[in-house]
Amino acid sequence: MLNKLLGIVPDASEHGYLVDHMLEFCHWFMLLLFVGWIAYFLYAIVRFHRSRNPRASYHGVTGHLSTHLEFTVVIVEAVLLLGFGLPLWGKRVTEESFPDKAEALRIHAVGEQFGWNFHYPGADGVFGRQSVFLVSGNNPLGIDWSDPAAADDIVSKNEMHLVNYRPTVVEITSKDVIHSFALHNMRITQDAMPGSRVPMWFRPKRNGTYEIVCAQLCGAGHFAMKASMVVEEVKDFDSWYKDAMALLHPAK
Ligand SMILES: [Cu+2]
Repeated sequence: MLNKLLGIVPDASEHGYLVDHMLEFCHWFMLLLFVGWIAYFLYAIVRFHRSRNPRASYHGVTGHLSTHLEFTVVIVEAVLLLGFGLPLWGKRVTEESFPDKAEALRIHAVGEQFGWNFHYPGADGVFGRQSVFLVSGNNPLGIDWSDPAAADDIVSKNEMHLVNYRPTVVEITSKDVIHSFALHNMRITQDAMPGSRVPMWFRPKRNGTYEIVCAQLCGAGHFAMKASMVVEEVKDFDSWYKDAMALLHPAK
């Protein structure tokens, strides 16, 4: 309920509800702390007003209520972090949690000022060779199209297509500065860093078109660094892929 009030976008991933539950709980907890602190603040203003206390007390608080309260907050926060936050994160990043390579749809996402490139390996599951010397205006990822592994590859600009319910592994990097690949609807985000390719995975559960944004201030065009993510059925995905192939490999 608080999540909705604060404008969270619809959840479209299998694990998303776990993130939402935790967010919801955090928001309620923060609201409770906020109200508590404000109430205490107002109480202190009245209770310790100069007119009521002409002389300072050199002993201060003698009870232990404040210590107990502080400890309760610390314990709740520790439970949130160690009991919920870390295990959730672990399920996204540990090697054992990743889906089977053959089963998953694998994509390379490459950020640049200011857009996202998506490289798909095609039916062979092998990404074509890349070389920095081949990078050009119409080959933003420098793919060596003469490499046999690249024969069924495609590169899509600012449009990532996914198959509904197929586990998806996106490996993220950047060509220039640090960007951040944020899929709010999938409840997952990963920084895009030049020089390293970091994998993340999720399973989409709802067809639709969603927004991909850059979550790291990366330059003057950062605000416009958006792409779209289309979750669709296999047949729609295949026909999109075929069209993209026809554009990139006109001979075939
Ligand atoms: Cu960016």
